Amino acid sequence: MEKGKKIWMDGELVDWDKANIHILTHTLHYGLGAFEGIRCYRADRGSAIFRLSDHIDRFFASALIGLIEIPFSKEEITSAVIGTVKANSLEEGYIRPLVYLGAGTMGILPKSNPVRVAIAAWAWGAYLGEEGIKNGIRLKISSFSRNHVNSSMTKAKFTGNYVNSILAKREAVAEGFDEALLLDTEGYVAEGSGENIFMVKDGVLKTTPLTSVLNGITRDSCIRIAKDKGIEIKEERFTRDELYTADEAFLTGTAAEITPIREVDLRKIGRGTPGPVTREIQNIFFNAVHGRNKDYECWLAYI
Ligand code: PPE
Repeated sequence: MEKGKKIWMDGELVDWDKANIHILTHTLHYGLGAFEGIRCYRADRGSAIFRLSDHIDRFFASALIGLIEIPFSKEEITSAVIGTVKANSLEEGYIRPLVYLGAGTMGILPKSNPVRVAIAAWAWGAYLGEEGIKNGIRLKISSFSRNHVNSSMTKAKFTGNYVNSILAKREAVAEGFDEALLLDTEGYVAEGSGENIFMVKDGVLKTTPLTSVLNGITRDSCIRIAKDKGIEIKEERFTRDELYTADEAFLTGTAAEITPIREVDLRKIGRGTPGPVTREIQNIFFNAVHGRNKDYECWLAYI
């Protein structure tokens, strides 16, 4: 990532290096906070933020699940996101809104802790590498299970949920893989450390239902693209051996965009190169985010 210039904090733009918080920030100790990851693309007609209102809605939904009352309206956060992109003179990059409980009382029960909001933005290239987007990545099924649906709320992008992701990611990378794939507590495929997953078998696309995973906005975009293309899509659980024998597979996420999977646990997926369905959806997606497909213009908020 590249350092930006300004970070929006509780209504004001502050210098990047001065965007500090108190050490007794509640979220830092106990992990109840929520964030978003949004991308802004240099589209043909100017810079555009991808599915901004959907990200803002999810940000507020996460807060609601966590009983966190964001002290700004959706409109205020939306214009703060746009303002942050502008203040950093970013034509293209990643935007990170964060809501957290500040310093006040200590102890698990938040009492007089103020709810704070920050928005940072920076230039961020391909999350799993340009090479990964082009030729696919290698996954390892994690020894860590995805959080149980009744222990961590998977519809909330809680900061604390990411401990599970970090454990899995570190293990996979230390063992020489690009990304971790987590199974749910019943042993079905759930998601990557920061991505949803799709597989293709005999022309049918499958993705994990929204029980144990984050309701990814890129996932939703791919489902819409597949439907528009007449590709059959099922939201259905699948096992690791079903994935091993898939014809194609790919990960989706704001950071990861659409990254083909070429191998899972040392087993080649299909021919070990991105397949035709993956390529087609990837092409449509990249055209959409760059404003080259009028069917998906409604996904772009030009700034
Ligand atoms: N599952 C998880 C666990 C997840 O963190 C993400 C996004 C997704 C699925 C895909 O959701 P969406 O971005 O709406 O399509 N992960 C974010 C964090 C990445 C990071 O390292 O930070 C992201 O892609 O912004």
